[in-house]
Amino acid sequence: MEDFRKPFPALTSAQRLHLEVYGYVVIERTLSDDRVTTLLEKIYEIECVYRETGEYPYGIVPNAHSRTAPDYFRIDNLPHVHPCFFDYLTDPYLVGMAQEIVGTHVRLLQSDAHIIRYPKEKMQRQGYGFHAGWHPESGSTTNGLYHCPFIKTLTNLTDLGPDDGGTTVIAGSHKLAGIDRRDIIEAAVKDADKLIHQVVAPAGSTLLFFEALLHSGGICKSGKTRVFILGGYWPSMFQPHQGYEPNEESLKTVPEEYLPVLTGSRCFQLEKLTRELKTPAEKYPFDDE
Ligand SMILES: O=C(O)CCC(=O)C(=O)O
Ligand SMILES: [Fe+2]
Repeated sequence: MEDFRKPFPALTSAQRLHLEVYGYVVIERTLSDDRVTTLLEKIYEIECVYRETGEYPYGIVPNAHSRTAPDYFRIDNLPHVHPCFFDYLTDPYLVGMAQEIVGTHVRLLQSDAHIIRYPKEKMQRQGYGFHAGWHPESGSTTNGLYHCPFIKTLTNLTDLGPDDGGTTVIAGSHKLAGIDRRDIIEAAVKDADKLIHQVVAPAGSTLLFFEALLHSGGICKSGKTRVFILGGYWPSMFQPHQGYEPNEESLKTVPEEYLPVLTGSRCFQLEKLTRELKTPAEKYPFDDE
């Protein structure tokens, strides 16, 4: 079956260990400055057209998750909207990471881009909103390494300092099966400095995390606007999330090797893609390309 080439393993053993212990890892500067600029410009352009006309450009169809509030703009289902989104969501390195930690071939289930400019006061009032999209007990372990079917690659397109509201996580909560989430959150906020980790990273860095990890947008104290884009991936026989169905028209023009990750066309023809902790990362970009 045609499928584009991705590095395997994509993560170094240190990155994989970080993920194993904390449930997340931040890979700095996965995107070049040029790609960050292009994505940012496109997302702001879409917002600007929407604010001026009340219509979305590029045939964007909002879904139940999309937002147009003045302080929170979110667009969804992006692969067909512009090549810069397609390139992000099918990036061999990022999809390589996704399939490595799912443990098999993946498909895209959701994709979204966010502009968050909540005023400081609203942020402080709202506080954290910890949630998880999967249950720790439904993960599995191979070669001693945890795998979770639902994972995300979330890339910040603006620099994130400690006061800029980067994504926060309750470190290690991806494995806390059998404990009520509310109890974990209540305990974690009591010693937030140690138990709650926050992404601080230059623009173009990717937070890779298991959806079983309790996570939340951070509390932005600086008042700086935060822009990010993300892909959610899970095994190829699963369905897309509602409202993220692939755009049938654009699939006709997409090179065939991208169909498996966009549509799940590989379905049950999966291979187990598991590594050992000590396995070195495959070099990427590939030498022969
Ligand atoms: O960084 C954030 O605002 C949190 C994003 C989030 O909850 C998610 O991507 O599932
Ligand atoms: Fe989330």
